[in-house]
Amino acid sequence: MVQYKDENIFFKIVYYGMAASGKTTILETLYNLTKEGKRELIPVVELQKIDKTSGATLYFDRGIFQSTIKRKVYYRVYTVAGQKGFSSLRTKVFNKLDADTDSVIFVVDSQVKYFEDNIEFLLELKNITKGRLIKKIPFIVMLNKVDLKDIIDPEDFIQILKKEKLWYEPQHELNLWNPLIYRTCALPSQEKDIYRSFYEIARRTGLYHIYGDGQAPVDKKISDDSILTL
Ligand SMILES: Nc1nc2c(ncn2[C@@H]2O[C@H](COP(=O)(O)OP(=O)(O)OP(=O)(O)O)[C@@H](O)[C@H]2O)c(=O)[nH]1
Ligand SMILES: [Mg+2]
Repeated sequence: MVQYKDENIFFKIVYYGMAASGKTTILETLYNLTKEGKRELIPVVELQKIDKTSGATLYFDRGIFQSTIKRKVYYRVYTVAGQKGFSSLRTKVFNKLDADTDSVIFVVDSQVKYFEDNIEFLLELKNITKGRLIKKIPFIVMLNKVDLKDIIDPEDFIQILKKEKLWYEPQHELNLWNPLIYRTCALPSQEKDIYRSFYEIARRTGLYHIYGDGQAPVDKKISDDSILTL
């Protein structure tokens, strides 16, 4: 839930997805891409990471970023721990830390062999968000690790979204807010669309807040608005 503190506004955005899909790496890459101060976003603290020696997240990672255009706007960005046994920790990160979550980036490990595991996590996310995805919680998808072989086709993932009622047909007013599907790589050497995807979720988060009062606004002109937020 959006929070206000001393004239500043804080949004909470969560990277959600299965173990080793790349959430922590994505947040690190986002941090490195923005720290020079040449983008619309700049980190205001070091990344906080609570992990195992293996690198797997044990609880969460957190970064805080400020809009360089609208200086009063901040984003608290979390990753969850993707290992299957950590489901209750994921719920806690999603609902409790700082505040309830404003928007979600669902991170898919694109390797075909993990197709079912990714779906399991999508169902878990649906369960936690209780019918609020898209309608109240903007949501986009990253098909990560597209540098690898044998990867999921975006069209196959859209079929899953349709089956799970997370995709609206063109005649539906919420069609504007269907999750964009980004094909990403988080490795620094081959980085692809890490900033762009975050920018889009930040933009949608702001639009839901300003024009929808916390719900998906249904005016086509608004969804085309390119402002970052506020
Ligand atoms: N080839 C490839 N490897 C990646 C990519 N993104 C992350 N990885 C690798 O995948 C492994 C897991 O990455 P993490 O960022 O720790 O994954 P995570 O989703 O945070 O995992 P949990 O914290 O256990 O949920 C690491 O070895 C990363 O280097 C990518 O885009 N391409
Ligand atoms: Mg992690």
